[in-house]
Amino acid sequence: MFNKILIANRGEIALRIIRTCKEMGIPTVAVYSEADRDSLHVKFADEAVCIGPAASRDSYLKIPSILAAAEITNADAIHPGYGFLAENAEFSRICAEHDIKFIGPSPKAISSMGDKAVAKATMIANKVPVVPGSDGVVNSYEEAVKVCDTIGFPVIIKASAGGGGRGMRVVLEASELKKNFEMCRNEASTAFNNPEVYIERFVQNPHHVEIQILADQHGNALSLGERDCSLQRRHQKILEEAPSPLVTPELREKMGIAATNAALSVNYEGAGTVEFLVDDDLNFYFMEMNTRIQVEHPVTEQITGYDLIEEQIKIAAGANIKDYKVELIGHSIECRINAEDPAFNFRPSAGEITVFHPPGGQGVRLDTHAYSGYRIPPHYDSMIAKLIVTAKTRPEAIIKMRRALEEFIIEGIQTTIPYHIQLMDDPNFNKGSVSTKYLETSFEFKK
Ligand code: MV4
Repeated sequence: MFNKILIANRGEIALRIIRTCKEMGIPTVAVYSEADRDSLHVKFADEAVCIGPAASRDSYLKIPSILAAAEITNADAIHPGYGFLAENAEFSRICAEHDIKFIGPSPKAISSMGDKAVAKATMIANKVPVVPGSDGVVNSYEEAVKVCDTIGFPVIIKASAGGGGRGMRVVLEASELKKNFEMCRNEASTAFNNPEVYIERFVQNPHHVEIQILADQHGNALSLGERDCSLQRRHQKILEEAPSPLVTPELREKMGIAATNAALSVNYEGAGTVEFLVDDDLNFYFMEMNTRIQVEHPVTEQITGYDLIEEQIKIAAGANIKDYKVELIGHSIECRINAEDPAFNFRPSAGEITVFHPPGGQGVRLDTHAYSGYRIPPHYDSMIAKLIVTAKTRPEAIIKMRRALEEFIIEGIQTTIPYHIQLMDDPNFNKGSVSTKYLETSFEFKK
């Protein structure tokens, strides 16, 4: 096992990782920017090293500073959390070169999933279902016309280097293809320094269902079931739940096999998430694989009993998972509490939290780095807490979430708590029949 783990992150996830390390008896090193001096991850870690000014690129994204912090503290492993350097193949490679274990997959696994066209080709070769579309990258308008003639409209053009909703364009009819094809390539070229795009049939009103997997260094891969993340705004997830109200045991079985095959095809190591679109007829299609622990991992922990951070650390240290069994019990929902004002188009609401009263009770979990008197730095993500509830059934989980949200008092800033309370009362959410379009087209927040 590792002697000391450095956490290359901040906020709730840094705290989350420190908690598991403490339970495993592993000493921790926090790194922090000048804006995060008063953060809980700094207080709760065994050691803390300041790695630079507030701007992420000068601190949490600065590989030499993080490596230096690991070397002066003698850390032998680095946990990247999510965001920042978590899916940076170069960082994974540099850690290995310095004999520091990167808690996550190999540089090769990260980069082959980072290029979405390469990832899709790998899935096709391994019989994982994908949306019908171009055979890899489309390099000219003439080629794009040919592809669309076979698959029909509407289509979606996606940047190979995009992902998470970045660099995509929907095209409804042939007359719109030329303009969109060229714009998509130009935008990809500017945003990602890579103009390559590919084309798919556009799936209308899909559900976003993702499978949590674990894979070890010995060629074993395991599915821990799905999460439904259909409730999103501008590609930002708002609420996640497990299991998905849409997924049947048969579909879960099929998607689990597809997801573990996806992981095995790139010799994956650690925790990963394979993201699928599911249509109304329960057809599922591979979208992308996220090679990190995700924000919404707690809902899977709640219904499987596994501590996913502990599993990441054990796998990185060489553990074998072949005898692991997974049983899904109950229903779990996570609401992301952001320092944003839902009454004003979710504009950021920075400043000091004057009062912070957390909810509690049976089946309530709060993952947060916030506290009364905490000043939210304007430099980072607006998520300040994840409220997670677990109950035997989905209707009971919704009732519990509503109760917990009402008990959750945050003063001094605006938050998304009132938005979530309204969502808990929404008939379509209660029926479980909401697609990825729902929040933006059919749900209106009333102040
Ligand atoms: C799609 C799609 C419809 N058809 N691909 C957005 C994020 C990225 N992972 C893939 N995305 C989509 N790909 C085809 N062929 C619709 C989306 C999409 C979406 C997916 C999941 C969650 C929210 C979304 C919001 C808009 C579009």
